[in-house]
Amino acid sequence: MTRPAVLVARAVFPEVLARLRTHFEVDDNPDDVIWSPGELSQRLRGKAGAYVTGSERVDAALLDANPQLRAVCNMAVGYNNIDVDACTERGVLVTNTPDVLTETTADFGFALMMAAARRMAEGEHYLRAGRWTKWRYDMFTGSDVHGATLGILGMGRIGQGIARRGALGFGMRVIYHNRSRLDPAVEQPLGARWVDKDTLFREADHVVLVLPYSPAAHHAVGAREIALMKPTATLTNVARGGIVDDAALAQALREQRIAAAALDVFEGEPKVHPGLLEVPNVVLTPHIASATVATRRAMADLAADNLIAALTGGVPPTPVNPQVLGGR
Ligand code: 8YV
Repeated sequence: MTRPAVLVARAVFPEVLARLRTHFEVDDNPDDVIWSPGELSQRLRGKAGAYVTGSERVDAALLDANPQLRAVCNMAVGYNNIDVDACTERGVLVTNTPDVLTETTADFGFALMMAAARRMAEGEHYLRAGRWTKWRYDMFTGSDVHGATLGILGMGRIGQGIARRGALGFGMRVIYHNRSRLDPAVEQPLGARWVDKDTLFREADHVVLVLPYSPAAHHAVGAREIALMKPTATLTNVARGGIVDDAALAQALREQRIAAAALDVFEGEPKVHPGLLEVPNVVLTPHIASATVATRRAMADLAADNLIAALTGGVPPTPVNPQVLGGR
């Protein structure tokens, strides 16, 4: 029997690639070239499966050009790079990598928020630039994290992980906004209180964004929301670029209308709004919230588990559109 052909669209752990090769004819991308949409579509010709990351766009045009495609396995929990409805309409399974990155990403979100509050990156740049000549009482004074109000927009798995760290580790008061209120059994141990979105921006000392991207979430945080924030507050984004209006944020930071920000994701990344590069009071990291060796390996393995199951008659562990499995 001929083995299914799959495309691994980006560089990945050699061990994971080797495992995929025991099941499939694998076309891969060892040089990690960023293909144009046309090149990606071309490389998918004749392939039954696609192993992709958040950087590859899978849309109706690509699916129509590759009607043989049966599974798209994303090595990411977020899947806004994939038109899931278009996949479902064509019977193409989509999978993602939830859970395995929750705690790692929550660690990083919390660390970024602390770095912004305590001005760590600013202090480091100052020191490296050779500008540290004396101690001064108000040098890089920031705002406390312990005992402060933590405002979480998007209280899913990662949001709850950050809330746990804040409430249980740092004695923070937790408020959150989500489309729906959490079960009181989840809220209670964290002392978490649901508030409307504007109240969250008004009351939080540290706002952390962890909501999934959707067209409705585009610029969910813009000039209006930032204007509601306390001048001493911080804003951290570990969700997706495009949720924050980066131009509006850069202007607010420049005018010190909020104290600081910390961003791991950007509109149009890997490009970064030039205004953000110019202001000192923002911590900038290159989309690495899930980047520990163990977690990236767990994500890669889970994406491979999904692809193997999807194309060999198994049960994919983490489908996004499980309804297409019923139709097979
Ligand atoms: C990934 C992420 O590193 O899982 C996600 O949604 O944003 C990150 O963990 C990135 O998307 C690469 O696939």
